[in-house]
Amino acid sequence: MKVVYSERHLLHDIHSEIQWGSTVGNYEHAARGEVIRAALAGDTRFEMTAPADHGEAPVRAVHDAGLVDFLTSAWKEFQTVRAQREVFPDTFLHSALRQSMGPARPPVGIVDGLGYWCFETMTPLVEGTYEAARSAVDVALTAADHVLAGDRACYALCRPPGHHAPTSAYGGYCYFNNAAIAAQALVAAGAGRVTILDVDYHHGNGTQQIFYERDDVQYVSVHGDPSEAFPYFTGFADETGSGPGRGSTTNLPIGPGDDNHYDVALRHAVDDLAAFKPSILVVSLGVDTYRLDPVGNLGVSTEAFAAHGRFIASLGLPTVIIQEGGYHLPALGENVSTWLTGFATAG
Ligand code: SP5
Ligand code: ZN
Repeated sequence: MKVVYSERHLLHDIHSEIQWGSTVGNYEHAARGEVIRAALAGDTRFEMTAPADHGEAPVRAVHDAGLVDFLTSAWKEFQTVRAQREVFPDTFLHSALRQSMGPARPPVGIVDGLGYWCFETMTPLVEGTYEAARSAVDVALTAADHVLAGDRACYALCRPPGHHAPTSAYGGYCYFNNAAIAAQALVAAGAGRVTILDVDYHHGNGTQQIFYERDDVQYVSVHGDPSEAFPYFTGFADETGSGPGRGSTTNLPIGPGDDNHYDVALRHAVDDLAAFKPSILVVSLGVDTYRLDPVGNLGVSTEAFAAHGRFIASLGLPTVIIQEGGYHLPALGENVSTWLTGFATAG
């Protein structure tokens, strides 16, 4: 299986996040990408390849032009306000702020822009964020290209991740929605109906929003119950799509449990996926479902990740596998390589 990787992820060299008012180390740090690369590079079943530059157009096909423009220059502009290595908003455009007053006017500067485009306090901008986020998009698009060209599956080692980024905002460690951009590119290339199966511990609110009214891209997610898990306000079972997209979103929120508990939800997800009859599959692969993950509370074991990979492979679909979360560094590489090996060796 080809692995698409770019060392440009290292430019997104973030150190901190603000959790409940405390500044702590950022879980989504650069070592994650290197740990995964190291686990795959030493294994002859995987072939490391570089991404091709796909330009800005596929990003703008999914995201608001204002968000793309903002992220292009935000860090540098903020330095004129205050020289600071990592930049966070001080105020958010909460939906109640302008209740009965109509929508906010677009931001005019950098400090209002931060609160306008970002939705939480754990996703800093650093000098290399934009370039790294663009490289992650190229990694995802190149993996999609390999699958379009006939590879059974391809793994995109994306960092920063993407599934929390909706059309017009960034947050949840995500800037551009790598999986959504790849899915949209697959549709544009004539690949047919696409399912995005999101197995990250967190609900992929961004991916869900982008395709919520679409009937050609299905979104299916198994995730920690949003009553207690980030992003808190999306991912409930009664969110099933709207308009033409009614019925093409499936949310399976679950509470803490073990491998068997998780497998019940995953089988349900795969039933809905199969009923949609997609031509191609995009997997948002987060391994923050791991039992020791510092961010999640699900009980998935390393051995179970192999079974998950085999199970998804058994669907027989061309599959683009895109890295999302996973924060327990000592097992991160093994968990990803185990999932991918399960997929690659399925009978
Ligand atoms: C791609 C991805 O996995 N993004 C995750 C974003 C959520 N960030 C962490 C949320 C942590 C909330 N506070 C829990 C404290 C547990 N020690
Ligand atoms: Zn996650």
